[in-house]
Amino acid sequence: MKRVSLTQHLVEEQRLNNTIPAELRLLIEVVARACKTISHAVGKGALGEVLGTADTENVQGEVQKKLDILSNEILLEANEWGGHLAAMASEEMESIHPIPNRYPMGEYMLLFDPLDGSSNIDVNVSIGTIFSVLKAPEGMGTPTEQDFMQAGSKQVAAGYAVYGPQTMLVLTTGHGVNCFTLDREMGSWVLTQRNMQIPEDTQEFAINASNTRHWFPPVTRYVNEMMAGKTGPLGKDYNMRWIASMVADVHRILNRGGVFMYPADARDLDKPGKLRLMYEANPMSMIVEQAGGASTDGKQRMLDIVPTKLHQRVPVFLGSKNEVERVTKYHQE
Ligand code: AHM
Ligand code: MG
Repeated sequence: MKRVSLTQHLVEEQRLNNTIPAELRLLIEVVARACKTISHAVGKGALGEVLGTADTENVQGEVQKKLDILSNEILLEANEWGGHLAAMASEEMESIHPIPNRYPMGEYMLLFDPLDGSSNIDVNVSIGTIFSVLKAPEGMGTPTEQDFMQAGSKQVAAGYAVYGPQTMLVLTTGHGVNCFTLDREMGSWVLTQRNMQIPEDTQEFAINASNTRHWFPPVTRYVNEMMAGKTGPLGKDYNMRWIASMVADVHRILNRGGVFMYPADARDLDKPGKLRLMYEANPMSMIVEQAGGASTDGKQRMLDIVPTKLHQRVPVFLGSKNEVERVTKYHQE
């Protein structure tokens, strides 16, 4: 098999298909390099003294793990000086991070969840980095939070790295989804799956079922119907898979279909779900749509939502198209 590296793939996309501007290519390469560094730290585990909890909380009041903070720093440092960015925003930081004056300012804005799946960090279960790229608004001065308030459909690239038995990078620039595997000996990303496609139908679902008693009726109805199996209204048996790392759950769905749900529930009406629109839902929704799947907040297409807050939360329903459409329909009825 001829090996195609990430660099080669991006150069070819830029040169032959004109789908990736040079600056964006640089940006993606820098993010991918940072993910390599994070992968290395994750892989060391206790030997690198990176496991465990830090003495800090993030803006959402969640206790931070040492690796959350380290991954955030790796991404910030890697992306600050290249000249391709105007600002960054992270799930782990309260406000945006403009590029310091000593560096040139570029035309893109980068958002990330540096290490998703925090509860799995210390137990050697797959975790990942999720990122999203927006364009800075025309004529933007000093970047503000308002400049980030763009619908997910405006993303020019999105991706994630999953740190599992293999480290992989899944990437879209709006022209399909490709997957690269990290060759750990060579230190390079190698293209291993082109044009990933999510099957329209599935018999697999992912939801944190410990919240069943808090769900709203459309979710209860849908899950009950799936649990009823062959003799129920959906006429087939379903299997349940829940890793509690969104990256790993989405990666499974990209490879063999499925539906992933993190609904809003009755616990806290001011907090619609757990996942964040700009760092988790939007980038994953772009990837899923580019692979032929669907993603909604239960009522509308995820990528059409115009954010009002940087750390806004949303309910998430994504994956195999026909299943996402079904559960969305139940919400609309
Ligand atoms: P995190 O960004 O703090 O790691 O939270 C996001 C993660 C997702 O990866 C996962 O789907 C979800 O939290 C699981 O949460 P819970 O176990 O609380 O239901
Ligand atoms: Mg997260």
